[in-house]
Amino acid sequence: MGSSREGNDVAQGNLKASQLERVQDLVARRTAGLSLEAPFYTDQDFFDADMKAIFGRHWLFVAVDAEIPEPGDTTTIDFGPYSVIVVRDDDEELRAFHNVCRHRGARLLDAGCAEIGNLVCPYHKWTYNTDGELMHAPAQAPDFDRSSFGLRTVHVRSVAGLIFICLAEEPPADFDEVAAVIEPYFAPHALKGAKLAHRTDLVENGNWKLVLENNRECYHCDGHPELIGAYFPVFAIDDDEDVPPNLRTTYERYRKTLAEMYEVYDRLGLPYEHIREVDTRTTGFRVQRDALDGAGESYTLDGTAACTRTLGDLPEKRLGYLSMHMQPNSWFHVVGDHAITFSALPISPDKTLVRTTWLVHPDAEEGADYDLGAMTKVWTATNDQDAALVARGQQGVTNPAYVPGPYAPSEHQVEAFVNWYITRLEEELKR
Ligand code: 3BY
Ligand code: FES
Repeated sequence: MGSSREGNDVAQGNLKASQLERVQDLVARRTAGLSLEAPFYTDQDFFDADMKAIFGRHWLFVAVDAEIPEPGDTTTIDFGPYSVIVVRDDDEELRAFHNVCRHRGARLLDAGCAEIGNLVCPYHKWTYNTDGELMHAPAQAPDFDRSSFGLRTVHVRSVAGLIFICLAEEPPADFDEVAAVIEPYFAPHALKGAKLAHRTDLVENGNWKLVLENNRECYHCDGHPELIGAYFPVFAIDDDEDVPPNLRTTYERYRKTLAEMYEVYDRLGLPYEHIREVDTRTTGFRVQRDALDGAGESYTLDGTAACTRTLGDLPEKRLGYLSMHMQPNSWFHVVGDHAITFSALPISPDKTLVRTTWLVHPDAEEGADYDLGAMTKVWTATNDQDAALVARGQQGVTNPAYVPGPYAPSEHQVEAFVNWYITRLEEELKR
């Protein structure tokens, strides 16, 4: 399940009394069933509160093991005012550090992936090893005690090849339970040893919550022609009783395919129970397996696999999909031949980086075994379409004429996300 390292809490600073009061007032008068008031999406005070209450306290999905497979591989992740270096140390364990030199605070690494021997500060060349220990500080007094100036640590752990960090000194205690539940869903797909086929960074012009809210509903999904081709057009129906007459034939076809999938899942020992604990626990999440329409193998335009190798060498390529949606900042989709991970990283009140990775079997070769264009087309298009919708949302909530509006029944996951978020702010305000 990977390791969890000690974290020494980052000085998050307290919100100013005036900031607290504004957040407190709007949290107190938040109306369930309606979208949030504008300042939650536009205002620096609320962004600061989010950085403290959400991004400073919770486990965040930030990378995949496949991005940093070898000792000395690093990935540096920026969000809000923070920057964290995740490194694979010489024992191949993950470690994470604040990207702040212990001399006079200079940033050590730029955002993105790098290979290092040691971590050398570009300013005055203080040099740290991959365990974060200060090995060398040029021209110091003879009595200088290097051992007091190791890098400040951040909790890090990998769950089935997915890397999470937590800045809090005491991370949410329920993450062990959640990891134990989700690991059996992902483990058969062997993401830990997978190969990174592609990664995109998309800066969306919207608050991080608009990015997440947009991800949590398919009310807008006619805006995703490539993606909805992969799904049965009955995906919004939760209950057999609610099938409208014009969709009954499609619904029967869906149920028949689902029964076939369940037979495959049982045979291969793949867990498929839908688990929805989105707003009922601190580390909220939802995990499910379900059938895909068409060839049902992959997120490609016709649903056929884009890669000849299956993840985990599973003996079937038609597996429908496994998905997970996790609070506060991630979602995941796995099909037989590849996996896609999504991490939302706030930049400012109105900008969010969405990092997407595509993973394939470690021996799969581009061109020979997979067509990268075919593999990435659906979710690249979906991301671009979502970015345009998020920007449109941000423009709207920034307009003084905006007033919160009602969620539709199919937006219950958006409401669950917002409930989770408001509960976290309330907890923060009680501290
Ligand atoms: O990741 C998701 O599951 C949702 C469904 C479709 C829109 N959004 C990308
Ligand atoms: Fe890093 Fe001086 S700030 S060595």
